[in-house]
Amino acid sequence: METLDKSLLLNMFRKMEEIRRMDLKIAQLVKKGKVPGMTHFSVGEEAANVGAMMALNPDDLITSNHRGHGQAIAKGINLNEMMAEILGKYTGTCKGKGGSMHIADLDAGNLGANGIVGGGMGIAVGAALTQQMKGTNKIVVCFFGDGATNEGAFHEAVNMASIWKLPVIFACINNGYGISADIKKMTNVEHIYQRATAYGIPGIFVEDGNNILDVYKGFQEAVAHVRSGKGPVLIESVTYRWLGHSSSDPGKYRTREEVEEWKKKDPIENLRKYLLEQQIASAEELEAIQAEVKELVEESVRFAENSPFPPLESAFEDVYAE
Ligand SMILES: Cc1ncc(C[n+]2csc(CCOP(=O)(O)OP(=O)(O)O)c2C)c(N)n1
Ligand SMILES: [Mg+2]
Repeated sequence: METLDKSLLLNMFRKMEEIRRMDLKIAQLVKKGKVPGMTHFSVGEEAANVGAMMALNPDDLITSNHRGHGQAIAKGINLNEMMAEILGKYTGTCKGKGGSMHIADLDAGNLGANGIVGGGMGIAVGAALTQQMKGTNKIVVCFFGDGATNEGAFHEAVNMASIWKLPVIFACINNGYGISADIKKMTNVEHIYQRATAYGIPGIFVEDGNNILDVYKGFQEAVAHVRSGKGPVLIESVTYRWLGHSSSDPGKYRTREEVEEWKKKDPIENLRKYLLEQQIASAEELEAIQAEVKELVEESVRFAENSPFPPLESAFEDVYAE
């Protein structure tokens, strides 16, 4: 495979580090009781998120699901405003009214995370129709999990996007489970990408969704197809979530050995090894990035903790159309 530009590769490393460090920090804050509502972490799924986003143009659009931290960061959210949102503060991207599961960041093209499984499907198709009608040449990427592909909304959305040739990529992050339900017991097709056949659209399989270069390549192919006006693509990246489904999960449905096996396939470590082996970056360069990210995350916590909660008078702001 041709070597990618160094700055792109280092940016991939940085973004994956940001996701890992932000989420591990948020997990600590959850334990301290500082995070209202439910929280879902992207740890382990960094490559599936960042590899996808790096194949897009900055003004392309995304929708995401309840596990949206990784996508928000990969799409370029300001970490201070993200942390403030998660802590319910007025300086957050949604002025503290969305929280972890409803982070939207319109400036970065993130149309929003969604607590309803499959809830982003219709929004993505609508946004893609807008791009087609306005002739913007922007595309929309709809991120969802394996579990969401058994929701009615998935089938309706993919079908409509197919018949209207809408510029949307349906991006399934297959982490093997929908809460405690093993995807192998929930569907009789071997791979989710094969469902594309039912709608007459291409399906792309990224078998190793922990290899960011494979994810990037798969998405480049998907982007080329969709941006050329040929209609949607369904792409599946196979990965794993290291932490529980949400901030409350006893984890009885999978073995410790299974989790440990997947931790050996760490997406960040994979890229780190590649960069060192190919002599693209030195250990010091990568350590410097890690140190910078660590400081950014600490700064985001300071910013969020020093920010006010939304004032009472703001309760009805941004709720009704003016
Ligand atoms: C319509 C709907 N049904 C059920 C739920 C409860 N629920 C939240 S997350 C989830 C599992 C989703 O699994 P998947 O799509 O694979 O995403 P993952 O959590 O694995 O990233 C379920 C059933 C919900 N939020 N919305
Ligand atoms: Mg899942």
